[in-house]
Amino acid sequence: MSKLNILTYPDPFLKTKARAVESVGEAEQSLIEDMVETMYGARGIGLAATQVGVDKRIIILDVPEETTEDLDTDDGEVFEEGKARGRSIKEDRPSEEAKRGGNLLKLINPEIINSSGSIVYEEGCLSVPGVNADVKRAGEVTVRALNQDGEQFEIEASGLLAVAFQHEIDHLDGILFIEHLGRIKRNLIKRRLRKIAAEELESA
Ligand code: QAP
Ligand code: CO
Repeated sequence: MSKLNILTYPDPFLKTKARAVESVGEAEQSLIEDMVETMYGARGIGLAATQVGVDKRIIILDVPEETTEDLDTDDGEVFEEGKARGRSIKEDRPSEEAKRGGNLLKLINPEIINSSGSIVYEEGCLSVPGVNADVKRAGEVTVRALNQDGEQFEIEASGLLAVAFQHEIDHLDGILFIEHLGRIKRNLIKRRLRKIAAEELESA
């Protein structure tokens, strides 16, 4: 296993539309292992192959469990248990150690085959370090993908996991979360990030 370099904006490779994996072999297994080490090493909850400079449709996620205490939402809608859309609460979280690894998902050629509803979530990205902004996305998605053995499976998600699937699949299409922001906010963030990147080049 080895840790990979995570590309950051404005690296042009992040705009690559990744290619479908034709067959899941040793190269893919090894890449996935390295991506897992890289994501945990960077304290991320999701990572796409594009972010480590690899042109393959592979994503991994380890999204912490959301609290499901407040199943009763304000507007009187009650969600099924285990599908709660309740916001995750910042206090009283499990330790970093305890929550890692338990929910690790690895998806090859992931596709959103159904989506509904909407959710606004404050997103961040290992390729856009230090930036957080609200993004509106579908609130529920069904994703079809291949597992590490090349077998097809489907998974339904809502809340943070649904956000994470959409965010990571966007990476495979060369799209960063900041592209979902309004023009003024997006340009402000891009200018700031390009300035930081230029300064880092100068001092290197
Ligand atoms: C994508 O994001 C995501 O700025 C994964 O300084 C985001 O792992 C899925 C990170 C929101 C669902 C909701 C960002 C770490 C990690 C930073 C991440 C930073 C350090 C972001
Ligand atoms: Co990202």
